[in-house]
Amino acid sequence: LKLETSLRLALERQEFVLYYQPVISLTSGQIVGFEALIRWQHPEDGLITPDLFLTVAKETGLIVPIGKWAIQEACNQLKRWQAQFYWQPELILGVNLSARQFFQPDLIEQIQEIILTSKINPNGLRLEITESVLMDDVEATIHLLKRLKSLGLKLSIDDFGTGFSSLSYLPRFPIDTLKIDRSFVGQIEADEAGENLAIVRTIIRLAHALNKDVVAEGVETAYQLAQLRSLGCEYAQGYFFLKPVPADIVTAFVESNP
Ligand code: G
Ligand code: G
Ligand code: MN
Ligand code: NA
Repeated sequence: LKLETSLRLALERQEFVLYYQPVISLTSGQIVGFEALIRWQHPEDGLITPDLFLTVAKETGLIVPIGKWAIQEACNQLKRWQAQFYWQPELILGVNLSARQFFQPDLIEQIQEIILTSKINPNGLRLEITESVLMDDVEATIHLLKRLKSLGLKLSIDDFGTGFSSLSYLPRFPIDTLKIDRSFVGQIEADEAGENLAIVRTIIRLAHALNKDVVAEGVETAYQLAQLRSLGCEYAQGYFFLKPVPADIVTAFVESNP
């Protein structure tokens, strides 16, 4: 079977699942949110990660219905968490949005409908968009981002630092959060000249100067965490804390670290 056909069937048969990775506050140590990451629970081959199917999903356009399913599913889960963790009203769930999804003519209507049907408080939803997607057509992008923001949700630039964006546009994007790409974080200790640390420091300062939150991705070691803390980075995610796991596991994790 061609992968494209298999993906179509997988969507029909509801074989996709979302895993969730906690985002930690480096000041309080608390879980302040999650990132939703799609997986394919294949009936014979087991759990399949996105690197094995997202390229084809993007090429064929199947990422549009698959990604829409992911947003709906994430919002249904967010609704449960918003009810369950009522003492943490600021809980934020990040969902990735790829280029094909971002440029759908009815994107706003799709997201609006999902917000309505899931009955979430939209300020707990964060759409994560990569830098390169935003730089494609800056004026159209700013307009679209403003319309998304008017739905009451949050926006982040994902993989920040890898897309060679023109920094002059950054203040005009109605973005809440910069997510430092994990390639910089992962190379903090290996790099003798301190170049990656310098990049991380610069992104943190830039985010703060523009009044945006900053999340470091891919934190794997205590050393990386200590460096990020000393640079004033407020939030982080990575294997050092927890890998992406199913909703029930991450829920138990929050219950045990209230
Ligand atoms: O765990 P990781 O292998 O989960 O994810 C790999 C890539 O897949 C990441 O770059 C991430 O942005 C992307 N991705 C994961 N889940 C989704 C999703 O639900 N929608 C979209 N568009 N991309 C996703
Ligand atoms: O959307 P984005 O490209 O940021 O997706 C995050 C990716 O990073 C996912 O594939 C996720 O599984 C992965 N990831 C999360 N934490 C870590 C980590 O600590 N180390 C590494 N190598 N990958 C991570
Ligand atoms: Mn992401
Ligand atoms: Na990233």
